[in-house]
Amino acid sequence: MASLLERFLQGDRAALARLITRAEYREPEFLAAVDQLFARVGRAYRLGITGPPGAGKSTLVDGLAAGYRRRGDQVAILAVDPSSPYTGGALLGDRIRMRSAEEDTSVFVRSMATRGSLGGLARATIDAADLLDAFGFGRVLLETVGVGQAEHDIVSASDTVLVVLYPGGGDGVQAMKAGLMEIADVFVANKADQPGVDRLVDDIQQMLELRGARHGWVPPVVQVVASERRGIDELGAAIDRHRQFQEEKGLLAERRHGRRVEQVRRDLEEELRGLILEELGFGIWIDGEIRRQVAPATVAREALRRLKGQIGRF
Ligand SMILES: Nc1nc2c(ncn2[C@@H]2O[C@H](COP(=O)(O)OP(=O)(O)O)[C@@H](O)[C@H]2O)c(=O)[nH]1
Ligand SMILES: [Mg+2]
Repeated sequence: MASLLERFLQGDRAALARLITRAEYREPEFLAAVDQLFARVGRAYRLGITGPPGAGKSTLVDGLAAGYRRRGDQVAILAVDPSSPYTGGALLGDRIRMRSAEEDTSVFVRSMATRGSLGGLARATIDAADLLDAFGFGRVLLETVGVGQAEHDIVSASDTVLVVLYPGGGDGVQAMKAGLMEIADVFVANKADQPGVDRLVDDIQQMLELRGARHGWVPPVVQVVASERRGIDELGAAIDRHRQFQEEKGLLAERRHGRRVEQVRRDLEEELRGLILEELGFGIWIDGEIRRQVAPATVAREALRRLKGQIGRF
């Protein structure tokens, strides 16, 4: 019988889904395949879609995915927001599925569990994005709610970040607090059918003036009515402009490089924690020191001293 990797390389989506799970749990079958898989990574364009709950991210992703499918792109969605209505992909897949005997052309949808993945949500999700990339999806869309460090890490690991806001309720201020202004490449003023959208656009633009351009790029603000698929083409064009801008300036390669380095660091952090606290037995030792009333900072310093004694330098 063909191995999981062989079936993956043959374009078997069930094998893809299984390999994503193997990656989540860092199983040997995944680890043995990573070098071969990594050689195929780098062709997909990754979009991160974030913003507060209820902003219309899922509705927007649905619309964007449909647009890309019409252009003939292979599209995959990773939903980190557990409330995303993509369960099983039926909702989205049925609507835009194209009948084809030899090829499964529907949108591939995967929901990432916010609990249970060994070693962190960000690592699991970015690994999943790599697998989708290696599998041959030209567009990978990552939806996350704009809260929490893991979500921030995930969305930052894409090629273009869309921050989706909607009129009312001090949205712009919230976005600024959540650090969304910092990571946005394109702003979506969604629910432009609702009152207050002009005010929202003004607020974003004012904050952008304070923030200034990054590497010469000023994020555009695109008005969209995702529920009616209005403004999706304009948004697609803004994303394309951002991609082109980054490619021309060599920024995309740099961004991807930074992402790889970050991936190694995150992986190391996850593994080191387990190595130090469990495998090397520092967890038990720390517990004992604290019971002896030693100051936490002193315990940490002593732990570090012992650790350094055990490892050499690169
Ligand atoms: N009026 C209006 N409602 C929208 C629009 N886009 C999405 N919605 C609605 O907003 C609600 C939240 O949408 P959803 O996509 O689940 O938001 P998410 O939590 O950001 O993923 C749903 O009831 C959508 O139908 C829009 O452009 N206009
Ligand atoms: Mg959602």
